[in-house]
Amino acid sequence: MDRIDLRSDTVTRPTERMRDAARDAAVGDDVYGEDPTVNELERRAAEAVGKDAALYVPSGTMGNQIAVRVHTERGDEVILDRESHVYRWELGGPAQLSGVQPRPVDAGERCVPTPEQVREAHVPESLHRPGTGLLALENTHNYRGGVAVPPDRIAAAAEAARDLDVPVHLDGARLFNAAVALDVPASELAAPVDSVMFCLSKGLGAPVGSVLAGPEEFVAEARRVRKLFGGGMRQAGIVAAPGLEALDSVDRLAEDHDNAARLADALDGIEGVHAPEPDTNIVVVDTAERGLTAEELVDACEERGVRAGAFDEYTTRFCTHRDVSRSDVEEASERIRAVLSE
Ligand code: TLP
Repeated sequence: MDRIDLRSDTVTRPTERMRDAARDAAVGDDVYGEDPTVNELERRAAEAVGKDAALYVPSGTMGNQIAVRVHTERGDEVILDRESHVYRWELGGPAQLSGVQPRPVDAGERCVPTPEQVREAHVPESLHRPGTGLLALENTHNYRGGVAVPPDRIAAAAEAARDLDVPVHLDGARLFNAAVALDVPASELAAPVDSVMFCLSKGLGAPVGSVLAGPEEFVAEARRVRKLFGGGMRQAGIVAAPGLEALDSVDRLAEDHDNAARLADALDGIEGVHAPEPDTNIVVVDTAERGLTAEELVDACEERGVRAGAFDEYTTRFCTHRDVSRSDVEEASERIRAVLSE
């Protein structure tokens, strides 16, 4: 029985074209800024998200954490959604790496705080209070089910922050999924924010790397912090070259979204199972009503050759990606349905 891996869109293997590109890549020492392939990737990535400059970084986590460090001063507060990746899944990076204090707000189904929430959470600097140094947003929103957050919501939150002189960072690990789902350019989604991170290694299928983009001055400082965090790489063109290939494959994300919608449709409505129709490639399945924990579901799926991830006690994530076809997803639906009808 073939195993169908729906744990994450990070599990894709590089295509033959990516492997060829890696082998043939022109390289140099990127810490000296001399790797032509990395330079080309940074130029194209900046253009794709409509920013002046970009920096190739080893991971999305590092991109986000560099952004937090560059935007803030030690002791600042950072406003973010309580279910955001930066807050939930980056090992307390803002506190550990930048000495800042997160101020989580519950953005609910909107996925980004309302302007009122931003104003309420904002802390003016005083003798007793540190001041707010950053607003961090996320699009698509992973935990809340791959939600593609529309540009007006991002813009409203960012405008409220700007009025308070607070910079805005966007965790766009899956920004291109949002762009494809909403049928708007990624640059439009990133226009209201100061900096944006997106991953080449998720739905776009590259083996390694993410990009942090923003104004020239921001990226120059980000380059120093990348070195500080141990992310200065040498002949990085070898891993950046597949990233260039990945940038050409944005449109195919629509297939992943379609597959995810089919999977959700097959599971939603099974007794005690909720799987709302996703905007993008993340299907979140809630089994609280039938008392089936996510770990039990993940284990049972694993036994039937489908891999998934436990998000919370009763929430399981299934993620579609380039390495699972329509028929794989149909087969996975059958296997998961079999688990759920036991
Ligand atoms: N998320 C991973 C896990 O950590 C949950 C995944 O499989 O989805 N921002 C968002 C919104 C993310 O989903 C992720 C990865 C990151 C940042 C971090 O990217 P990496 O894994 O490259 O450090």
